[in-house]
Amino acid sequence: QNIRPLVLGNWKMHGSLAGNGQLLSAIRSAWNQSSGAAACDVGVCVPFPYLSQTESALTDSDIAWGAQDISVHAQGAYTGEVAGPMLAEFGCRYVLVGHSERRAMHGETSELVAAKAQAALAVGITPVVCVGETLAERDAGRTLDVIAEQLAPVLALGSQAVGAMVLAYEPVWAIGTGKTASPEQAQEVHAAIRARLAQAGSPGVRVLYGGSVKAANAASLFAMQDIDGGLIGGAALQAEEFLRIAEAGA
Ligand code: G2H
Repeated sequence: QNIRPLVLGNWKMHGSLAGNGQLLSAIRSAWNQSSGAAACDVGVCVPFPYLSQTESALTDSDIAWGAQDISVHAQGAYTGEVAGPMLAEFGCRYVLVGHSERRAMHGETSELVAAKAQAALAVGITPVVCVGETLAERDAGRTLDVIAEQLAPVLALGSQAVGAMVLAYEPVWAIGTGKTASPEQAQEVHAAIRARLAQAGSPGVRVLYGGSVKAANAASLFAMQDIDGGLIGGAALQAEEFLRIAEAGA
């Protein structure tokens, strides 16, 4: 099965108007001149205040954009939340849901993550559902059980919903630590995720790997059978590094 790869930047809580302007214009012009755009989708998920700037900088380019969170509610008295219809107004194509930083620091459960994925789909935005185990869970031999538990409420949304998503496997112990899962370690989990997706009727869903991906390790990760691109944190903040990762996806 031929699955088109996706390389998606996750800027996390980084950026400034001046810095973003340089970064966006550098990646836009380089990627538009690259032949890679024919073979790989690329996007950036930016902090909410920069969506307008990102939309202006990337309109009519080969680079998509999105947000890093979404409310389960479409509107209402939810101070501090950002609703799907608002993200849609800024042309977001993607939204991250269930990133481990939100699960750990904001108490997001897998049920809430599934509800956020559904809220994204309701406004035509592709949710990028992140799953991953901690080091303690891996050491206890629970990796595949944890992933299955995190996926269960998402897969329960049904094959039509799941078919419109992207998944991302991000081992928590590899996030921002400089430690990357080996291609074989990542592939083992990706294969398990693919098997669950196939059972759920959506074998063609893209499954990205995330966790300290850099230009130096991207090609070997992306070469694995069930790794369909990457979710890139720190390395997405440097134009040249991010572009080399995108080229590795192509
Ligand atoms: C994992 C990843 C991007 P980094 O969080 O989502 O970040 O590449 O910095 O490990």
